[in-house]
Amino acid sequence: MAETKRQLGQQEKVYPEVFDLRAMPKQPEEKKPGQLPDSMIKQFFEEGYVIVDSFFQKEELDACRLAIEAIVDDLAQMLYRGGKIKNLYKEYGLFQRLTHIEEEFPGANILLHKQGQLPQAFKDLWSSPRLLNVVEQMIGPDIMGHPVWNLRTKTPQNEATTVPWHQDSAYLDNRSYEVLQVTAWIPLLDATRENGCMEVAARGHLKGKVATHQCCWGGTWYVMLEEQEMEDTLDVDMKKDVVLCPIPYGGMLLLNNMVPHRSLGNISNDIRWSLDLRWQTPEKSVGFYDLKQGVLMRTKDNPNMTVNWEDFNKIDRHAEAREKVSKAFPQDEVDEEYDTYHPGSMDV
Ligand SMILES: O=C(O)CCC(=O)C(=O)O
Ligand SMILES: [Fe+2]
Repeated sequence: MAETKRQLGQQEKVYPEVFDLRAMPKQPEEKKPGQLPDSMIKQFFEEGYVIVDSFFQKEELDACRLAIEAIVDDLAQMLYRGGKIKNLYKEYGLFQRLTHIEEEFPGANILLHKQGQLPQAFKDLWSSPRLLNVVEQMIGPDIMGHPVWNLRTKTPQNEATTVPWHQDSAYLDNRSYEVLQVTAWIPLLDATRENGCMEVAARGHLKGKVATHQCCWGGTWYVMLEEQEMEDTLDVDMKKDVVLCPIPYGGMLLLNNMVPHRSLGNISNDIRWSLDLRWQTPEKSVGFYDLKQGVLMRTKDNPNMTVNWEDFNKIDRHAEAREKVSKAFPQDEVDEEYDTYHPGSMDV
């Protein structure tokens, strides 16, 4: 561990060339299905992000919505059996049910965030050939899924799900500072200013540097990048560079691991569900404290490989992170099943 110990923002070397236009792979002359125009890929490298308004097929995302409904139902049943909630709230749909559960059992959404199982629909989305074709435009033909993926449950008026400014690498160990990791942030409904869509600080990645983050924001597990620090260290102009990123259902936001971003509070009446999925080259460390490795999805010689999800699923990253944290900071025994504590500094 010694050489990979996390030192937030303390790095001697910076790697701007890993993240800026110099890293853009040569684009294919003939586009594969789903691939984006070169100008959008260029924007990803120059600005640190790109919005793709329309990308997914309805069936792919509808399958994810159904899978989430099943996860919420499992959670409701579990809490009901344990006497933690008195009602199953079955009459409410995907965009309301968890809010009611949360009212009776605050922290329910954290339990859900921590459930590490990948439903088939998420696996299909993450490794879908069209999406990998786009990822290939950014990192080349060897592609590994990163172990940190999230199903986010941004329930209305809930501070615990408002994510402050950060660079994703601040959650990872120093080895992640030298590898381009691509995130697809995919909403399961139209993500708007009202329901807490994302904001990015355009070009904040160009220094190739992780600024100093504070831990932790308002009693949550989120590390936080102060605006002054963004201006001083990353040359961000908070008046000019901050871009609101509303994303329609069916679209996505692509980000790199150095560009600062945050999400706004949800002042709507609906839950803002989203998935964030990541990829990088298999040749570099995923920078996740050796807690869990990535999952190979495609190689140059084997572009249609079968993904070994079984191996990937053997390790529950939340349990691993928890164990590591509890060894470092022993706490009183808690009932695992209902524990809403989150070992967050290890969770992007
Ligand atoms: O969905 C959010 O609110 C935050 C997402 C985020 O920070 C990420 O995907 O890296
Ligand atoms: Fe993030």
